[in-house]
Amino acid sequence: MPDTLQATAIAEIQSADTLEALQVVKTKYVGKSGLITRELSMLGKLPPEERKTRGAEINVVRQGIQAVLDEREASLKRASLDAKLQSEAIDVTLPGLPLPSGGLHPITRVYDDLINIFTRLGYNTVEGPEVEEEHYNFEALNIPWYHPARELQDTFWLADGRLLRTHTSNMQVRYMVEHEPPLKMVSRGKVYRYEATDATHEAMFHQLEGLVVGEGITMSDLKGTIAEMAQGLFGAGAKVRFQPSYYPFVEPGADFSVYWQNPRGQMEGKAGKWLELGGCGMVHPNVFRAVDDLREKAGKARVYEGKTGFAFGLGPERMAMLKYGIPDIRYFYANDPKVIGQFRGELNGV
Ligand code: YSA
Repeated sequence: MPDTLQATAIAEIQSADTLEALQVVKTKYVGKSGLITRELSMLGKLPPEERKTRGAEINVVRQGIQAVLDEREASLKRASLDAKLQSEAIDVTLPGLPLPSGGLHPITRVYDDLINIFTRLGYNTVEGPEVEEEHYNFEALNIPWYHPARELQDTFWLADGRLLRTHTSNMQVRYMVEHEPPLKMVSRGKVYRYEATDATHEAMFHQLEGLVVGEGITMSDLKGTIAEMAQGLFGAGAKVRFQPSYYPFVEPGADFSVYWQNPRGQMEGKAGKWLELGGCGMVHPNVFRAVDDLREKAGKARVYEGKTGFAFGLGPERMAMLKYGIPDIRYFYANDPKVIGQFRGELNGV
């Protein structure tokens, strides 16, 4: 019996392929009510002279089974640990999962470029109120209430008589009231006009205003500055054109355009086009006078009499449309991720 029992037990142990299955075999043979224990309990029924030899035989069988059990248990535990390590292993050579990243809005990009250019040229950057008093937006800029130029900038009026500024030119006045010449400043921000929207017009858009005041400032300083800006934005070969225009707060006044050739068009041999970016001119003496009046009211010295200066104002939306080939201004504010998402990484173009 012991030989058969041992052989059967060993065969069952070897074919147990999980720790749970092995536990069942263990209980069957060496557990409290197992077959070996039963054999031992039957020793008492044997004649005394046989008991010792039989007992020794059974013990050898039990030890043999136990040794194979221990070995099998160790090997199954090793295999289970290996499988666990394998399944939980991290492959550090796998590429990481890309995190969705944001990006700068194209208008912010154009603004940043503009501010960098003007900071390099020594301009101070300021921001001012979007809710403005009529005086700073119109009167002090030589646009009295009866002036037809008011109709060019349809205004959102507030119930308290203030307005949403129609241009950033209000900052010319505010800056001069606070600062004495010589000065160079740029101011960026939102402006609002009560206008129907189309591919190039929005009711809310942005502007960048520039102002330089000192002694002997001339129109050629203005032209050189606008050319420097255009080349900084569109490359060394950018061409600028000035055409006479009317703004009540400058004399003479002009509009400036940049000759734009988009890179794909250039490859296809297509001609570029002139794109109007903004207005500019030499600061009107009436503006200096109005600023001195405001300064006087605030207890400050009149310092603008006899000074000269130039100013300009432009729309970054039109620049961004030009620079990034965006055909409709409304894309900027429609919050369509398919459009804005294209501005995550580096941009093509100039
Ligand atoms: C002129 C002379 C100066 O000495 C200083 C500033 C100026 C600019 C003046 N304040 C002004 O607002 N002129 S503007 O009405 O022609 O607008 C300037 C630029 O803003 C335009 O060239 C255009 O680029 C942009 N713009 C105007 N209306 C817009 C607009 N962009 C989007 N939507 C609109 N509705």
